Amino acid sequence: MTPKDWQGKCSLVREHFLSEAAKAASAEALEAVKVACLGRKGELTELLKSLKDFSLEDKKTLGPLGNALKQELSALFDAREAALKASELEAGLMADASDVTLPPYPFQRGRLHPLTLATRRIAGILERLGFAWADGPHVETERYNFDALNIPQNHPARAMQDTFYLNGPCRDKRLLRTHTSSVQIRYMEGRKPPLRIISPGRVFRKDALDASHSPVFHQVEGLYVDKNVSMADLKSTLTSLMRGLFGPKARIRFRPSFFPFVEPGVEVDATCSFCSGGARCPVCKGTGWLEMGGAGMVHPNVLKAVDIDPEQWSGFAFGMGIERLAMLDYGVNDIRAFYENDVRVLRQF
Ligand code: 2NL
Repeated sequence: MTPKDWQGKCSLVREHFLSEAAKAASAEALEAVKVACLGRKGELTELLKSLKDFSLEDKKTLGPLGNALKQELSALFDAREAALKASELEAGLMADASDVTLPPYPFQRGRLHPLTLATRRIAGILERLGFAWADGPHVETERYNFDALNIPQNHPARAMQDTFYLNGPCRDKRLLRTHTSSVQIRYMEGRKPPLRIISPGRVFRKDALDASHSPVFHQVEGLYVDKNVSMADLKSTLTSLMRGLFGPKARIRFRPSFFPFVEPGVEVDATCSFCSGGARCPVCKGTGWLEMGGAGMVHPNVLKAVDIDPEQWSGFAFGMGIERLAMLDYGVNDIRAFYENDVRVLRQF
């Protein structure tokens, strides 16, 4: 082989591996090309080995040429390998990357229970009239639930058939409160009038569960004690409440009634907001009136029981059921819908 032939071979090797390196589509394929060129039996390696057969003179010119070619191809392979690895990494990242343009699933937000909504509506109106929200325990003693409310020892409400009594090691009998008046007794005890509070909350009575009764239900009571509080104050307060609930045209009426803790006592009706006086209204049964609760002037014995002088102070009180209002408001015809927590029902509020 003449030096010219050797140089020619170098050119061919160069052309061949430049094109092979460019064609290699993966780092793995490139590695094979590299081995075929620069490996122990690689084409360029063999070519460099064959230099030993040339004269010293020729080696001096051909040696640097061969080494320069080896450097050039090594550098080319390294650059090509880096480029292939980078694009393989990018392809891998793209394959399991999140699509940030994909619209998210909508959040399933929670919502307030219809009884919470109804309670807040009633409380919101009364709070704007100056009533403060008062809370108290569900488990009560007979003093707060009955005695201080002028409910006689032999009253049927105290009977085992009507009230849930608790068995326990307490000195005083415990029971589940049958109304939230107990909260108002606690509030009056140890305070001096003027007092203006509402007591919304859960109450318990031994009633069988049906479409309109539940042994657990909710009520809001209100209490106002001050100098010269009268039935007129009661009527204006309840008129404001009903107008807030049913609209500015609502009116109320009082029918005489009896509760041991008030004197006089009344039942409160509001004009039916569903029938506008029509005779065949299914909500008020054509009467034009809806029963909204009871009320009256606080009995002097109740004031005495919490050490408020009935000669100096007077007060009104009222109570209304929250389920009944919520059923009217939301068109629910079975009280049990409020306690079953069927999300298909709850989602509608
Ligand atoms: C009803 C009737 C009523 C009261 C509740 C009351 C509370 C105190 C003193 C006097 Cl601390 N009275 N509350 C008065 C009359 C009626 O509720 O039908 N409730 C659903």
